[in-house]
Amino acid sequence: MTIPGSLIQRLAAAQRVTVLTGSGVSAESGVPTFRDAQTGLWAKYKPEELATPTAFRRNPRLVWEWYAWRRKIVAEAKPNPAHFALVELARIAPKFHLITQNVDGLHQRAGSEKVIELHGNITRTKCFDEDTIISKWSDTGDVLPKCPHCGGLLRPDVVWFEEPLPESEISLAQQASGSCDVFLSIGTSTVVYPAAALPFLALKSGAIVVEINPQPTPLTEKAQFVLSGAAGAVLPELLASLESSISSRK
Ligand code: BV8
Repeated sequence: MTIPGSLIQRLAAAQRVTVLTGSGVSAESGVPTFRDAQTGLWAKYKPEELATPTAFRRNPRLVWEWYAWRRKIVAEAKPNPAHFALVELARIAPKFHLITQNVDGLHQRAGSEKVIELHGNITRTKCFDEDTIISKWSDTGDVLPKCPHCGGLLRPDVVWFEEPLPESEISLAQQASGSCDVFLSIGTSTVVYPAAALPFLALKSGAIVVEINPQPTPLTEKAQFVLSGAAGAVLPELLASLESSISSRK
């Protein structure tokens, strides 16, 4: 894919770059996206029916096993060229913010720092009742581990539907989206709020918005640049064009 020269110019001149990623950025690492047909055992459930406190109260074992299955996939996954390209972009942009909806921690494993995790992280576990992070618990062999402090059930440290996002993360994300020169929305279906509002906030505040996604989304017709392709292919190409444009100016 050829990256438009006008986009490279905008990026090279940008002082503040903000990126929002969704599960599409981890697709090439082998982590299923959120709304792809759930493979295997989970084909018959909709993620929205598993990723809620109601689902957990109703059937904690099912929800816990769904997350154990996803945690195993994430543990075996490796960051892909899309993740590494964003580490590179952070080195180039004078001011850079990386906001992710993903819970897989692959940005951090690729070397990204100060990642704004809007929806938590599947590798962390917390007590359902006390909301405190629990790093170790006695393995009684029971599928459902218990909190060592209060005996309550443990759950993944992720934000479920109907749960509020962490205040500090969402306000930092809104601030970074409302005050950037270029906003890149990568690998997200742009349907889950309040994260999905961020690209539109960037648009409203005058940023140039770039969408990278093989499929159209509610953002596509409003973005100034739409790169319809896989993040693992498009982002390295974008960075290569950006770096050659910057070095040709030196
Ligand atoms: C809340 C963690 C309020 C769990 C997730 C308006 C305002 C506020 C809320 C709402 C609202 N309208 C509706 C709501 C409620 C709800 C919501 O948005 N529902 C949707 C379904 C309509 N929002 C909430 O409940 C949020 N909470 O607002 O609370 C509140 C306030 C005070 C007090 C109480 C309550 C909480 C939302 C967070 C839910 N948790 N994840 C877990 O992971 O198990 S969301 C989940 O969806 C994931 O985090 C995922 O990242 C996120 C978004 O999905 P995507 O990342 O976009 O993934 P998806 O599969 O959809 O799309 C993948 C895309 O990648 C596709 O476009 C595909 O084409 C593309 N792609 C594929 N391959 C590639 C690629 N792109 C590039 N390269 C590739 N190779």
